[in-house]
Amino acid sequence: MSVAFIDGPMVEKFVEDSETFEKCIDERFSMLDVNSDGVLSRDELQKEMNDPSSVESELQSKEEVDSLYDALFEKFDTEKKGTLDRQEFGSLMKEVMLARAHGFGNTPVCIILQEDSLLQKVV
Ligand SMILES: [Ca+2]
Repeated sequence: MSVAFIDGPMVEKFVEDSETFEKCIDERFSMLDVNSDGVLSRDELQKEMNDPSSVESELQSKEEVDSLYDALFEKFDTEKKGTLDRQEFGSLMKEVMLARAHGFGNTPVCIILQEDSLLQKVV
């Protein structure tokens, strides 16, 4: 675990560097897909959100994170299966990261990086 300064443009650049980003999404997807059925259920996705040490909870309140993911799940679970496949998850993470970039703005913020944090790849 380490501490870093990060700002919006850094996150945007990372998301737009699609090769690195896609690789990170692959890693994250396999990590979250606990039962290895190739899709993420709401439970699997929420496991990460409910982890009090996750980056999300450092940056936003639990309610904000919940409603953000609610909205995103609604939007990206295009067939209303209640699960996200790899591609849908990729679109979701991209949106989440860009939303974060927007939240950071141009002023660097200090964040604590967890070992498996996606933001760790940005710095
Ligand atoms: Ca699964």
